[in-house]
Amino acid sequence: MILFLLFLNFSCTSFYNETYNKPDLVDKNPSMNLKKVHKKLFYSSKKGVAIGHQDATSYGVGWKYGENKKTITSDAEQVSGSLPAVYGFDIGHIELNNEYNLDSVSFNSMRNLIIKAHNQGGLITISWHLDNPVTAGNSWDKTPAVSKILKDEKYRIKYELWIERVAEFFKSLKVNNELVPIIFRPFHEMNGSWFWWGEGNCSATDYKTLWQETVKLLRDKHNLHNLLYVYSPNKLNPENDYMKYYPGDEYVDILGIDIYDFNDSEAYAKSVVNDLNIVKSIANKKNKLFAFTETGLEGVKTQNWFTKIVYPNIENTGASWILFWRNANKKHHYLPYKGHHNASDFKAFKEKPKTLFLEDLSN
Ligand code: BMA
Repeated sequence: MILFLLFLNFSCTSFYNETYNKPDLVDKNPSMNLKKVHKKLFYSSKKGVAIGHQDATSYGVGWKYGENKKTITSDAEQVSGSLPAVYGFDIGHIELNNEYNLDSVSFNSMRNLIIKAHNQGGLITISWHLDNPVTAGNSWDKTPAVSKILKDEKYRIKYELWIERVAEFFKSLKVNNELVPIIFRPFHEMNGSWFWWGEGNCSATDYKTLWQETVKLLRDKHNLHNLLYVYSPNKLNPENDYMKYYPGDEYVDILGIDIYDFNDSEAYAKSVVNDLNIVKSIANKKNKLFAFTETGLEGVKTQNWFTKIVYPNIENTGASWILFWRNANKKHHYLPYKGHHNASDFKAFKEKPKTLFLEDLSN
């Protein structure tokens, strides 16, 4: 009997399944706001999936924040009537001390929009398409650089300066003297071979070391206690091991996965089901949250893609959020905009019981 009770007790301690226990975060001294965000993600994932959009408020198809007196605040709101719950931003080129990120969003605008979204109850997730430190090429320049950062002093110094610039930006995201909590998702899609930190361009050991060093620099050297760290490989091919590049439980707060629909909704749906299942079961064992960290179908061509393809495959997963990629222009966009043939489908997606938008989060 005692054994049975003990077993019962153990099987119930997974905070992921049951009630919210004190989480074991990467940061042992997390800010109050960071704890709140983690808790919010836990409870909202019981109700549904928080809907996110990359650069939701920075620009959309035919408009840009701060320009031409445009009144549009986000394509998501234009077509659905509600702002997203999750706001994706990318700090690529902060490392160069540039005024604008790689997608021409000024860091000043980004700061304003992050603070605004946070004040409205939204969640902020940040990725980092940083340049290649060895060649000064972009993220897609595959010249090996990770081992250089780790072993060559010249590049180590450069990387530490880059992290200092990231830290300065994070420290500038302040509301009432408290830093805005950030869900940080660096070095994503490492199991693909397109980035310099990806498969074939660095070893798994070096990848993990770079991740761990990055956490230590931000948390211990720069004293940032407002960050949750997300590990997000790309879609798994059957032979892929989700854990191949995993930097360790002490360095990761949330498990993620990026999956795109390349005009084959059947293959996409299959991957979503398969991969989210894998991520969920690993997250469950580790008492960690998990999320669908990037997705989309460029141009959203397939009719009713949100309600017919995405929704049925995510509604009961327990994923904390899903992030649709950015709306750059009429060709490169991942949410409908006003007048788009899938605008009403996205509105119908918003009305579904398990999709959480900003208004649902603040409730
Ligand atoms: C990619 C594309 C690029 C963009 C990059 C970083 O997926 O959208 O155009 O520069 O993300 O946002």
